[in-house]
Amino acid sequence: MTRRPDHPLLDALRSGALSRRDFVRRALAAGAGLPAIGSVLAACGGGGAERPAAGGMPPMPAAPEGEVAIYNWSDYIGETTIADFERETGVRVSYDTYESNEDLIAKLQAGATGYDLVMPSNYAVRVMREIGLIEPIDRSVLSNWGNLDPAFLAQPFDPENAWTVPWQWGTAGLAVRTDRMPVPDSWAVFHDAGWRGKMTQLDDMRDVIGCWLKYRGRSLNSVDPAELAGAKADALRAKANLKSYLSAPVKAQLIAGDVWLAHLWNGDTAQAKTAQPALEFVLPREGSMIYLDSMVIPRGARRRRAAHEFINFVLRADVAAGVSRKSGYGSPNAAALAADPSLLRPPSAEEMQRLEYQEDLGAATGEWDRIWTEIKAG
Ligand code: N2P
Repeated sequence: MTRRPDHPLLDALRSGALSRRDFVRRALAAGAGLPAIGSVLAACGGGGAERPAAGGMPPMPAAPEGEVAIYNWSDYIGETTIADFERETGVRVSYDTYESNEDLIAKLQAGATGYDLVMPSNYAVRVMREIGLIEPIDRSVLSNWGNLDPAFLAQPFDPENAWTVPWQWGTAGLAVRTDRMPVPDSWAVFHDAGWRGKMTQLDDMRDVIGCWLKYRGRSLNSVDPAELAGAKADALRAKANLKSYLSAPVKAQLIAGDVWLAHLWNGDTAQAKTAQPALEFVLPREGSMIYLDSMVIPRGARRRRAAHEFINFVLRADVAAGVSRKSGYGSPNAAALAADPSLLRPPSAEEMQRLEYQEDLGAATGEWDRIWTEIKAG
């Protein structure tokens, strides 16, 4: 392009001192409009056809980048999802796993850079939005969006679906080796010393304190100090009988028979049941947690287009069905559910009465953290 001395930002862009992305950020901050920024970038060329994204986001590259880094819960994807995506798109996937929302948030907060797509639960989305850890989604490149069941859209944590795309839903309950012990129907089973050393609870602050709140008929989002003190006491009584706090990795011990009863999520229980048919999943009569996990893009992700490409890929009916078939979790994809009758169906109205979504605890998060630390240390 011809050289005109007009603005330091433009000079920096032309000289390469400023990336196109940083140029957009700084031009927006300086009050420039997106159409103007778009035409400057188009005139400067060099980056392929790009267009400014909605919501003041950096432009979306026309083609996916060569790789994408995904950070997901363990055991939460289809058998061939990653390989199929790599083969069909030529985009190389690097894939890491975590075991809790708190681990995910802590890692991103500590400045883990390099992830392009992560899968937090309801309350965690709200926390991540509030502390600026995620970027909006550009729905205009998601041609398979229409496959989603509207029942999973417009959730309280993201009413416009500006930040999230539904991934999978699930519930927490009891995974029981029915060949080793009678099937319990209450969280009280963890207080029964008869099963001491054969039981585990999730290594998850929200699930553990939450289940003891439900046990006493409270909301699992309670911030009431007296209710929380009660939940802590119940948790400590249970802890005396636990082998450990262990989340998805407990599956191997359930299968081997080292653990007979685990506080676990329904999909992981279904996965273990494929290797150990005596396992059953029970939703305790006092109620429990239901969640919807979402795909979100961490702020500053370097491969936004490839991340969107992956999202659009899993929105395909056959791919979504493959994910939920293997994971045992619920699909929010109506087209997948229509195509594969073997997939988990939504909870019944009766079950729904006993289920509650986890919400952001706001200012009480610190208090919950403290109680959880004391339970773990106790
Ligand atoms: C999958 C974990 C389920 C996610 N292993 C709980 N939100």
